Amino acid sequence: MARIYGRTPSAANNPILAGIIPPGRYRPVPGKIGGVKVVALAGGVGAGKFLRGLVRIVPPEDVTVIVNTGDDVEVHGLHVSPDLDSVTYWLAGVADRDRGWGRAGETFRATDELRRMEAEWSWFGLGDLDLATHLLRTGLMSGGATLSGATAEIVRRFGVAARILPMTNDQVTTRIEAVDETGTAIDLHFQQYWVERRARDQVKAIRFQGVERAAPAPGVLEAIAAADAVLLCPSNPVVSVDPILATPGIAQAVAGRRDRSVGVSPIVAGAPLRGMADKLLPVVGAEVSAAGVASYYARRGLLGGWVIDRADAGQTARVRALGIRTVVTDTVMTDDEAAGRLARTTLAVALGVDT
Ligand code: FO1
Repeated sequence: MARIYGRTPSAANNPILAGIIPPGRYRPVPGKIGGVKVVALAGGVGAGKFLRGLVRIVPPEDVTVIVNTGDDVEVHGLHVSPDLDSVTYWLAGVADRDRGWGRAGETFRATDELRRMEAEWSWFGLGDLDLATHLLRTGLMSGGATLSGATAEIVRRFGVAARILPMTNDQVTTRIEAVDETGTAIDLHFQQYWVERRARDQVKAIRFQGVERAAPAPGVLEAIAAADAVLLCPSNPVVSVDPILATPGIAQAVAGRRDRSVGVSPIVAGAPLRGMADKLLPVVGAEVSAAGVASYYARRGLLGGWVIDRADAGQTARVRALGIRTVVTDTVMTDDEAAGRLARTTLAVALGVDT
């Protein structure tokens, strides 16, 4: 096996030798792998952290991120795209690392005032800096831009070199069917379930409203078809990655690249690091474990490789038994350096080379 890269690319560690990169496409990039086309399927914070690591390993221009838009919501007349914004903010280096969503150094004066005025949906905290993004997006879209077009503009204005694509330009909304504390059936927008009601309801079903009629955004299927590696970020499988996969044509495109498709487990030691995946995985019949999520993807023929945390090393044999290349490493991304090591390992599994 060839080594994936070294600080100084050489004949011994040049991935072109492994037949991974067609000769015409190879570009020497100091300290990075040039010419490998990488597609990442992404949700919010876990993806943001991982992608910061990925662009330390490959040039950002070689990365296409396909982002969940099922969480999108119209608030105060503004089009809010939480996961598109998270990915953009993380890659631009302006994300709030502790809060996980929104911008660093944020203030919430407008939201405070909306709450004082008892505006509907003012429980949803739109930061003052973040509001500028929603205003720009909504303005561009009311002037006729698609979500893809508006996203490309926003990404450019944040100086992000990676390509960030919404999964679709059509409206798809993640709805949570649940039962509240009084036993009443309720049907909530994902943000109502997660932010307003703090995930306290008993979830019965999850649906992606409008997805059957949605088309992948321009460039999505082409990027997957042309990718040397398709990476499933450590995002919530049920409400971040599944809406992307449910968009007609995308799961088939990923399955078509199964051999180069590798995911990072969002479950470490039986729990998600953030979010509510532990409440939602059982609803779709998946076990809340690294092996459980691998099997959830594998049953749709989507995974060639799976990266799990050292805490879950005991599950390696179970994942390998699914016919999946499995690697154990540190997956908790405490900083960009740790994320870079994780991205390098994940990419190596996808390309079939040593790290
Ligand atoms: N998460 C919260 O926990 N509380 C909020 O008030 C909140 C507001 C918000 C506004 C814009 C945005 O882009 C994201 C926001 N989030 C908030 C995060 C969001 O609810 C979810 O974490 C994502 O949708 C899941 O990736």
